[in-house]
Amino acid sequence: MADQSNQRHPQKHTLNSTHFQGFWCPSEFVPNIISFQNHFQALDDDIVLASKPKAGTTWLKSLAFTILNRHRFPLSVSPLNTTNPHDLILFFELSHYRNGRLPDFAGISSPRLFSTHLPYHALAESIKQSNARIVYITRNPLDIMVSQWHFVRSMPELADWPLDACFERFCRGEEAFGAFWDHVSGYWKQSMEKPRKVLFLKYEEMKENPVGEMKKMAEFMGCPFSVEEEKAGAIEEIAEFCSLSSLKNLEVNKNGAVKNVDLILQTKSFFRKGEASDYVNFLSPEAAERYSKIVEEKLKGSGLTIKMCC
Ligand code: PAP
Repeated sequence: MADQSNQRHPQKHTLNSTHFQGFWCPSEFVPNIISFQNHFQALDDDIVLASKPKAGTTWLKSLAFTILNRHRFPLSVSPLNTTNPHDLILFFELSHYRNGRLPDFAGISSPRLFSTHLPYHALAESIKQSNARIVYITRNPLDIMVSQWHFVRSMPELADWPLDACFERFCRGEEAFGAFWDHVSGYWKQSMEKPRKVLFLKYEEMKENPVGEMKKMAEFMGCPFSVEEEKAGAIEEIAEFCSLSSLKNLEVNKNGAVKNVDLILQTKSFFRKGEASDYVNFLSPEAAERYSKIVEEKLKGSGLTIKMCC
């Protein structure tokens, strides 16, 4: 159950964050989240893509959209060729419910695809109570941290944000949308208890075995690949189409900004290196060890293992 007390007395933080319903979140999103929680009515065939920022959201959106719509849009005419993934599948809290809007979902074709960075406990109750499905992706949190640091520094007013400050924030679990260990455990628990409700994916496994993970996604979303598609290499084609190098080189992802948000977010800032364990180039072994010990301790007993230090 969400902690309603924090709704009335939110605590302020640096980078304009507010402590709200048990997690830190950018202050401007608080009213949007409340509106989403109060108004969103899930349908049984809805699919919600959930992630912590920088855990693989953009990739997951591209894959889910392409897999789900593959019979409607051959790759050559996919809207992804001309639209950033964040403008194709909108976040509840950043886009649909931004700025006091009450969205009209009438025009969205079924099954509807949504996305969110919110922790499981903060989702609208109708998502939890309906047959709506959730695809969650996580990633080595040391890479999430480094990716986030690069992303934040791409905004001119935060270009000086020191890596140390970002690191200490993660160690305290004060990063946006909740501590890594809380975020991941919320969805992990649901995926264990209700495997048809929540599919739990890992970025690194997606990189190692894209075909196997995409098959899992397609089955979970109710649109499994046929034997003929498999034989014809359709899965590999989609994997290539949604790869970092393909998406990064599209004009729409090289220039311009995401449209459906009130922030100025350059489309190119969502595509950097996309490598596993890039953290080694930025964090000392001691720092990495210190953070991984905190995460291990927090996840103890959950049954979830996250490979961190390499
Ligand atoms: P978001 O939550 O703000 O949308 P998100 O997409 O989760 O961000 O994370 C961006 C990371 O995913 C970047 O990682 P990096 O900083 O370590 O490089 C980005 O490069 C990576 N990424 C984006 N698109 C893809 C893709 N198609 N395949 C693999 N990784 C990707």
